Amino acid sequence: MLKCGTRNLNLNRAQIMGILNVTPDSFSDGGQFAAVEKAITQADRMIQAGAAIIDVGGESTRPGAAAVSEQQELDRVMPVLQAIVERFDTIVSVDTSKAQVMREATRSGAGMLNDVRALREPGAMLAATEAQLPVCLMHMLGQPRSMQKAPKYADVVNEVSEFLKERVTACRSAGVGEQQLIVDPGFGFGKTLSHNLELLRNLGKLADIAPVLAGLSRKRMIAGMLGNPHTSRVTGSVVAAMHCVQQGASIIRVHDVAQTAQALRVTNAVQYGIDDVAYAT
Ligand code: 7PM
Repeated sequence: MLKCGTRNLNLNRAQIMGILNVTPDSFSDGGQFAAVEKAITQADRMIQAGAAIIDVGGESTRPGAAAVSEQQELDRVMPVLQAIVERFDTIVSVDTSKAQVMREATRSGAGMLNDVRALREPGAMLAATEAQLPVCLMHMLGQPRSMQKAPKYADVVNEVSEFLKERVTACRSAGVGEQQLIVDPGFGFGKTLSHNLELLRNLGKLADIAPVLAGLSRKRMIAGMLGNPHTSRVTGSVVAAMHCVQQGASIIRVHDVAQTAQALRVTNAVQYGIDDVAYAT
């Protein structure tokens, strides 16, 4: 069990984290009220479909994206976080690198912190220590603006693994409970398709460090494997997510919760047998 504020997350089975983006595009029509309403509807749909965690993010970390100010991020994230915590009994994780966003999110009932910069921004380590929430530490080479410009590694699996170990050690020294840490190779964050594939093939090695979170949903690497940038990435994403689960991933971060939940049921049935399906014969 992973203690996520007032809620617990069962890590004996892989769990689904549903992605809820609150970046400017979701605010474009109808202003903030409409944006919050839309976010609630989407969160409800993902929870019904089987998401154990809803990941709310107000900073676009897409390759090439511009930085977002603290106030902008708070304006986007906080109303949605508060609305979800108020209405649903789910764990809400907040995708942020900023100390002040971590603090205010913790105060408003967030159950997990998800930081693509692995607590390297000023004050973030302290804010996470005070929050006493699980933290996902992700590997990223460089910064979003430039990370996809010819990323290079001598040994990508080893370098990502060493980075994550270093961050886990730094967190432990700062007082973040060891059991509260989650590690993530950061698929697509300063990695070519072959780097991503090598990490995917060796994901099991990271599970020795801490529980693993994997996010490949609809990413360019999926289109790269399919050989077509315009085709739907849903099926490819589901297959990749199941590969992560078979390699021991604890949390899979996805857009398409219903499809992933179906695949996960089949994967779990194959691995553990059917114990809780009413109509199984
Ligand atoms: C555009 C392109 C927008 C890519 C957003 C993205 C991860 C994450 C993201 C991940 C963790 C996305 C990414 N990816 N947090 N945040 N791990 N822990 O595809 O892989 O959602 S942003």
